[in-house]
Amino acid sequence: MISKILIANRGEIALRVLRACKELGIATVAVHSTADADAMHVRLADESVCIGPPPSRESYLNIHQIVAACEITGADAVHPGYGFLSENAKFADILEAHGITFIGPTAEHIRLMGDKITAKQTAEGLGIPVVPGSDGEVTPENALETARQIGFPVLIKATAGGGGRGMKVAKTEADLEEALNTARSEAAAAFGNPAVYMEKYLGKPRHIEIQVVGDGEGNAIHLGERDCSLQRRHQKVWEEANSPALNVDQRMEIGQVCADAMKKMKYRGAGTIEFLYENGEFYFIEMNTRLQVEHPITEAITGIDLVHEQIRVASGGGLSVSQEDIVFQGHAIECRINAEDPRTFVPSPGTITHFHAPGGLGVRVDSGAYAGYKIPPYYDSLIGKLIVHGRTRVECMMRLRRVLDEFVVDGIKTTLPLFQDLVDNPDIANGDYDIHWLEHYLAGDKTH
Ligand code: MV4
Repeated sequence: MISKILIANRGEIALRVLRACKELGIATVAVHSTADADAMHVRLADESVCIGPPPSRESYLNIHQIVAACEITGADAVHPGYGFLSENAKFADILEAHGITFIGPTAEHIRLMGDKITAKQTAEGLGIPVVPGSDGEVTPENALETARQIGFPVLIKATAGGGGRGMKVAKTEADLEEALNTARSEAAAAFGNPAVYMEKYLGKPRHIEIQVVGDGEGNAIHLGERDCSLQRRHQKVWEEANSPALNVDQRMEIGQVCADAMKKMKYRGAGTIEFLYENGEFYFIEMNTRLQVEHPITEAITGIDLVHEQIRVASGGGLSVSQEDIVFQGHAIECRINAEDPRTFVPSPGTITHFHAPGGLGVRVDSGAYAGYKIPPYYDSLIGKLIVHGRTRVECMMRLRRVLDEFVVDGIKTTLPLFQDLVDNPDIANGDYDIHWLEHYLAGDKTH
């Protein structure tokens, strides 16, 4: 059993994990950089340890400091949250070597999914539909033949990349050599690995992802999908569950494919299987082996606490629910509140002078912000998440409009005004958007 969890993260997700630990009667240890001494996650934890100076590399990414903090406090498990060390296989290995439980998948599964070529091969082998593409790595020798087989346009991706970093489109044969060379040298510079692979380029897909949880012993469930198509520069802005594009049969079919795959690989913990969805077809792109920022919308429509499940399976207690127990109720939308200019997205750190979070039925705010809190400039600009739930998508949107009017964050710029625009937009009201919609909208493209 786990009796004390060290939370190797900061901000709203550290708070989120803390809340689950408290409910389960598990003691908590916060870690923080010197810049976060006044943070809410530090105040609410049972104990806290300063692990270094502001730069993440020297604090939240510093494995030795975090292991030392476990030893000092007697923590028997670590929850990594998202980002930072959450998908670092070496970290999972080191914790295991110290007899500390990593609340997440095995290091082997993290590695498998971290390499995008092996991830895709694994997914395909498990019966998950994938984007048509190269069989493994593409090289200057096999690129042309591969691209002709796939058909142009093609997309070249770094196997060590992910999340959109290091991709190059080749529209025609004439573009191929340059796209390949650029992709390979950028991959080598950014990730220390020049290996790239090739896929059919999909022009107007949606980004739909399936939430899964496994117990590591061959049991696994899916918790439906999230539509994360509304994004800017690979940063998600607005997510919803269910996807406006799917019906219940499609949901249960792709969900079952994913759950069956997780059973076969004996996956442990929470995971997300990412797809592009176009013309009624799903195409696997990547799998994330962590809890995601947008997990609360899944919690809203299923009533299942994903962090509880993560902790249960990490301690060998198994899942608390089976697939038949899961009922999808209503619709949920998450808005990411960033400390950024809502037009330019330039970060806006500084002191929050007034803070009032909205409330009422179907409203959840996950945030470590408070009046007087000074947002440090060193970390990502997410200061909170607004999650709204309604019985239908229409009710959810009506509620969101009301709730956005109530939310007060003064002293800094935030992305709240963007959501006030989006909630009144006809395409958004109709659920009629793809992965490029938001960038066109922000560019003032009047066709949207
Ligand atoms: C693609 C694609 C089109 N075709 N793959 C970007 C993030 C990374 N996870 C995969 N990405 C894409 N892969 C094929 N074969 C378009 C994207 C893409 C994208 C995907 C999801 C969400 C937003 C996106 C924005 C631009 C491009």
